[in-house]
Amino acid sequence: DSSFGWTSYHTLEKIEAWLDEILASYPEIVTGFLVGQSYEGRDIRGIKISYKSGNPGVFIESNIHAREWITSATATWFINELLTSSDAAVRDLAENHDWYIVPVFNVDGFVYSHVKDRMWRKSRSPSAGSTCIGVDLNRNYDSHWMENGGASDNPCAETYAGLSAFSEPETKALSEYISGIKDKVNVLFAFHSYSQVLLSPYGHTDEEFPDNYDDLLQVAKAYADAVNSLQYGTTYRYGSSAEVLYIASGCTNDWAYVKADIEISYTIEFRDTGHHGFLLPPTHIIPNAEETLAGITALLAESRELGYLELKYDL
Ligand code: 0X9
Ligand code: ZN
Repeated sequence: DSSFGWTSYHTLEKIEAWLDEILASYPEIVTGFLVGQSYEGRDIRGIKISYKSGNPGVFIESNIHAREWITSATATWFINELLTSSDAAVRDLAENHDWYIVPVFNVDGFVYSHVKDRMWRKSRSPSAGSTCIGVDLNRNYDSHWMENGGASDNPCAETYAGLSAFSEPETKALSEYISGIKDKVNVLFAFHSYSQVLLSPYGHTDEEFPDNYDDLLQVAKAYADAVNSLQYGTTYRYGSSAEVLYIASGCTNDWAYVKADIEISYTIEFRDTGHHGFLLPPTHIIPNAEETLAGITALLAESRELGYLELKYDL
């Protein structure tokens, strides 16, 4: 539905109304799923796009960080493209994978970033003994939680890890949801901004690397090459999260790799490299989304070549 446009950033309410329209328009192909409830009691919604059974699954977690609005704008554009594009490569992408997409994961933080503080990052749960609010949900997953200084134990810090791994209802719910379908999911992307970089496991250490690190680099190179060859002149880098960025523990894509056996598992940091940063003007939504589509198409093609898109379960 083009009335949604992708020329401005939308509120959670508008995004959910658009999801409802998509669900009503494609009842044979799109089904809604409920991940669970946020701290403030909002539904965390996802949609599954499936043209036929027996497709390898791709999971997208988006907008875990509240202020990273480009991620949900890109995720919704991506959903629309999978459903409406007549381009042969996009049809192949849409119809030969099962897509599980959570456009706005950190719903409470997202609403807060719209109504109170545009630069809000964390969730909105309080901490006993502190006036500071919110946990960095991307430090709260049960994967090397709080190791190597990859997060903070200070409730006032932007990278506060929470009281324990999965202390937060949002991460607990998403990890349970993914665990329940993990045999059907071959690939996971966590959408973030900004830096224009693909980050493989691990985040918690730069001294160890995944067993299939060479393959992870090869599929990331396919993504970067595809983006870099577009007309926009955008360049993406790639590598292990801890090497390319900084040490970060308890992140979604590391948990998916380590605990849910999802062997192709990436954090993608979208536009830009810091000029606008988190305040990326909405004129970037469609170019950024087109880059993401080209990148994901190439990454999945390369993953298939390397044998990662075989079915993980018996039909
Ligand atoms: O620090 C983060 O959570 C992410 N960067 S952001 O600027 N969007 O906040 C990067 C997380 C990368 N972690 C792993 N790939 N493990
Ligand atoms: Zn982020």
